[in-house]
Amino acid sequence: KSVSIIGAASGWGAKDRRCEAGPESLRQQGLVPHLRQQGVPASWELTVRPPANHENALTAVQALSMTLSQATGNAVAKGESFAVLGGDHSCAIGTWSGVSQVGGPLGLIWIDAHMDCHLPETSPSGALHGMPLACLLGLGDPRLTAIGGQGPKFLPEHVVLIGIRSFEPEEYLLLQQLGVKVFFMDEVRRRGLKKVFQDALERVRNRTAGFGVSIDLDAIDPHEAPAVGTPVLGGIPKGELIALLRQIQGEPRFRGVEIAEYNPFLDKGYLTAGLIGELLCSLFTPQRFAHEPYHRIGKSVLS
Ligand code: DIR
Ligand code: MN
Ligand code: MN
Ligand code: MN
Repeated sequence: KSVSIIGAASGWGAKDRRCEAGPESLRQQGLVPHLRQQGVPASWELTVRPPANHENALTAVQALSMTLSQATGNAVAKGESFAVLGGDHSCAIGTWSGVSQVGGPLGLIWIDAHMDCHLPETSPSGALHGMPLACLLGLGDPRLTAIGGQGPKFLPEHVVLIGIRSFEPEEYLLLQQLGVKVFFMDEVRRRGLKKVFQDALERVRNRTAGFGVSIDLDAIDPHEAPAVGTPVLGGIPKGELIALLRQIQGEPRFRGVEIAEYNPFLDKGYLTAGLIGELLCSLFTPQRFAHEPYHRIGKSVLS
């Protein structure tokens, strides 16, 4: 199965707009040749950008989301896997609205330090990257919830959050009212990521036609993923996540992944860029390459 890489140069969803440069930076750092070298049949499909002229952040996010939803919808309809590379996490509105248009009900694993479940009325920051999951559950500005068709894109019982350690009470109340399962970072530490991930997979695979994974890089510990706008200490160790994503690899019902919030200006060397390469390899490298050590993208590939 070929892997369609889709850049999502979204920045208007965050206070710091610079993750707009994330996808292009990854491309220039040699991500695609790196993946191919590791046996991943990846190609860069396109990079979706906000329109040059827009009234405000919301209309910018709306326009980008509409284009992005078509791109992910097309990839899945063609039977390809996809990897959306952000960009701030408001790109999730487009990514999953598009995927949910193809086939039956979809499950979603949302890996994040945050819940991203604000409504415009509850958000202290007003930033749209704090709202994408609410939008996908059918709540929020109608211009965003209507993308890819009116209404929720997921049933609450098909969505799980992992790694949460920073949120406002209104967000949690909303998720509780809807019946969405949240695995807080406390539980991840107490029971281990492996057990939590197993529970999560069970939920997203139960009575769904397929499932996807949305990774906000701030879910991972900031020592290992520093290039994010809103770091929160005490995150998921990257090695544990990589080991578990390997289990998904080869799952016929796995549709694709989104990796968001990469701000290349905040990276330390190639630490976070390299991590993105490792996450993608863990999901998409064929089993026969599984013994190969991971290589860091960046200089080594470019020179
Ligand atoms: C914060 C930040 N909760 C907000 N959210 C982030 O602005 O609503 N989500 N960074 O990933
Ligand atoms: Mn986050
Ligand atoms: Mn918040
Ligand atoms: Mn997020």
